[in-house]
Amino acid sequence: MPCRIRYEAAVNIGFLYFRDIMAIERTFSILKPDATQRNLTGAINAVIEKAGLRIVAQKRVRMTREQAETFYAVHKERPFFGKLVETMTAGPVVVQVLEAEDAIKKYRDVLGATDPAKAAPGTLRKEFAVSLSENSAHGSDGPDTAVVEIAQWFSGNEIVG
Ligand code: 3AN
Repeated sequence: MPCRIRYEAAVNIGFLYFRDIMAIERTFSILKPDATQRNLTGAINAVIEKAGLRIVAQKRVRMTREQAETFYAVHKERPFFGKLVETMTAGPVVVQVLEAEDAIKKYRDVLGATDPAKAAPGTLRKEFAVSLSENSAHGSDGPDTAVVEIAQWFSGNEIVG
C-alpha cells in the first residue's frame, strides 16, 4: 500500500475511533419533589452544569399517579413501589434531558448511590437527599432506559441541543 494511502487510512481509523469514544449521549433526569419543595432546582442544576452536562430540555410538571406508575413500572413488584409513587406525586418535579459525552454514566456519578447514607461526598444525593425514597434526583441507568424515559416526557422538538 502506498505510503500516503496508508497515512490516510490511519487518520480515518483514528477519526472513527475518536468519534466512537467521544460519542455525545443523552440521559433523562428528574429533580424530585423533595428537591423542588426545598427550592433546590437551581442549586442542583449548578452541580449538573459544573459536571459538564448540558440541560438541553427542562420542564416543571406535577406527575399524575398513572405517570409515576408507568415511569417506575419496572419496580411494581418491589415493597417500596407504593411509597415511591406517593413520593413522586407529592409535589412538582423538574424533568430534564441532559447531554454530554458519556452522559448516562457521568450523571449517575454526579447522583451518587441510591441511598444517601452510602453516597460519596460531593454527590447530589450526599449533599441534598433526605432519605432513600426522597433522594432528590433520578438519572437513567442505561441507554435503552434513557430513550424510553425521554420519550415519556419530551417530544423531539422540545429538546434543543
Ligand atoms: P436509582 O434511582 O439509584 O437508579 P433504583 O432504580 O433502584 O435506584 O430505585 C428507584 C427509586 O426507588 C430510587 N431512586 C429511590 O427513590 C427508590 N428506592 C429504591 N430502593 C428503595 C428502598 N429500599 N426503599 C425506599 N425507596 C427505594
